[in-house]
Amino acid sequence: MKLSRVITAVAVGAALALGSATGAVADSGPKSAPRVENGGAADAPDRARDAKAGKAPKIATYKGKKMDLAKGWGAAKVCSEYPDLTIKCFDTDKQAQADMANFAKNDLRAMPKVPKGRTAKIGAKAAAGGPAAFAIGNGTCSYGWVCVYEHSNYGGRKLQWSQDGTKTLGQYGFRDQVTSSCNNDEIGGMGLVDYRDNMIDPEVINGLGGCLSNLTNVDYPGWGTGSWNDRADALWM
Ligand SMILES: [Ca+2]
Ligand SMILES: [Ca+2]
Repeated sequence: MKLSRVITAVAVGAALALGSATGAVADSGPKSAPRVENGGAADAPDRARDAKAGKAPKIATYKGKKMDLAKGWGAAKVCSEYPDLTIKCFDTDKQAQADMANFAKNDLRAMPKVPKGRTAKIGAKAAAGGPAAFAIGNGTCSYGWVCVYEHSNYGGRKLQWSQDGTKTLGQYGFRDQVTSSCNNDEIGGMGLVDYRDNMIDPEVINGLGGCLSNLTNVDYPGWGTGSWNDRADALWM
């Protein structure tokens, strides 16, 4: 991690407590278009940086067909980037988990052995009783993976990675959409980054083995700047 990065340190425990205290607080909602946080000309930094970082499209397989995630997910709800960097999308998390198990038969990195002190699955199903679209229940994040979600409490579309690196969310069709996240990677922290011009890119840290259940409750740096909801443009892990 670069020392120059501005860190919004969020203790995992505190974030979890916030989440459970507030329950299923929705973000802009599944029916509205993804919120472009800055809109119009002010959105230029996001777009420019996206274009610079996004050298090759992220092509996923979904129902036997190829799709460029930056152009949309179709009806897919869960997309997984495997240890070999192939990407597959599914209708349900159950299907995604089954495929991970299948992949692990040849490459254990897709489902590493869970060591003592760590949890096989973190996060939880989207809270019951919320709007139906929030209760898709893609929920848990398996050991060895980092997961981001479209809505609070691990609801809505889910995108997950197995390999460390910096992920440009626009390439995956997830820019300015992350509302909750989990870091169940083997080692190391995870950070969500917002691209900003004329200042150091702000970051929020998701500690190892923990989740941020609702980024609407995590303050963005600066006065009157709102929360981290639907703001992240990149992720490092
Ligand atoms: Ca969102
Ligand atoms: Ca952004």
